Amino acid sequence: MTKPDLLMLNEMRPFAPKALEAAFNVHRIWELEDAEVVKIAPDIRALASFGGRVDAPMMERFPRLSIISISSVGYDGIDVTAASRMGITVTNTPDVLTEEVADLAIGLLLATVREIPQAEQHLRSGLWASSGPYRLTASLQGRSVGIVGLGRIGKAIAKRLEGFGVPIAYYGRNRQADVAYTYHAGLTELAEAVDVVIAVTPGGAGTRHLIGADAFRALGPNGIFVNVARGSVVDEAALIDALRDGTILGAGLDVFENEPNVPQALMDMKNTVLLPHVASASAATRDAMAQLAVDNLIAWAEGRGPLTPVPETPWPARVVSE
Ligand code: 8YV
Repeated sequence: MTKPDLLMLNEMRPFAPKALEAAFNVHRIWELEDAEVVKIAPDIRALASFGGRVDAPMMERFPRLSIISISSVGYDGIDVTAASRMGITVTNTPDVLTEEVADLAIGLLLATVREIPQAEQHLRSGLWASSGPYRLTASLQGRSVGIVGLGRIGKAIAKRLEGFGVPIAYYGRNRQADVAYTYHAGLTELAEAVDVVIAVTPGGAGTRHLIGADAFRALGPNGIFVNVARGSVVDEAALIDALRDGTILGAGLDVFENEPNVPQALMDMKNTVLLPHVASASAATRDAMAQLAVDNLIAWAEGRGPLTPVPETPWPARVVSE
């Protein structure tokens, strides 16, 4: 039987292409001239990508495209409306990164509140020996924490926070029946009620600039903002203003509006802890994500249907007319 053709849009963990070769003719877009991509386009049935963007014009280049497998839980870079219209199934990698991202979120929260990187810099630069101890910091104790987006990762963060003894609240579209944390139906209301806001909601048009000047004003001068979601969920200019003029105390950010470009203003500030989008970036978790991306493709190739299609593009695909 001839193998279906798969186009990789970026590098995967080294074992992944090898595993895919058993079931697919694997092409790597970065090794091809544009004319070569045009030549193979009619045969391509599957795309594999590590997050990134796949828009409608990209999908239209491949008339027989059936599946897009991404190695990421967030799929805001993929035009799932267009995919659904074209009968293409999009798969992501839920669950396998939940605990890793939650761990990092807690690390980033503690680093921000207790100024851990700044204190380390104080030691490394010799200031401890020459000028004395690092300054006293804020504390996590006595705070309450608000989670924006209590999904799988939000719940894993909340579970960890229970161990710190801090009250937990959340904001989302709906109150969740099986959850004991305090629900706030409005984001500003949540920000008003807590001292820490952690954003962990999906990106995309529906949450663009969800958190802006009003939320920061409500969070107040003792407030800490942590973002492990997407840069797009925050109005970055409003965040910079809020950090600069003391509207909030500090921010820990793993994601930015225009990655990998981080505004110089954020880098110049002493009350920020900035990470290069590493929440899921351990070797073990990235392996698990790549494995699930591979498993989705192999299950599709074997006619079993992909394992984790996103809700907007259920399997089997149904072409929805406009
Ligand atoms: C990825 C992530 O690093 O899974 C996600 O949604 O944010 C990260 O784990 C990122 O999506 C890759 O672009």
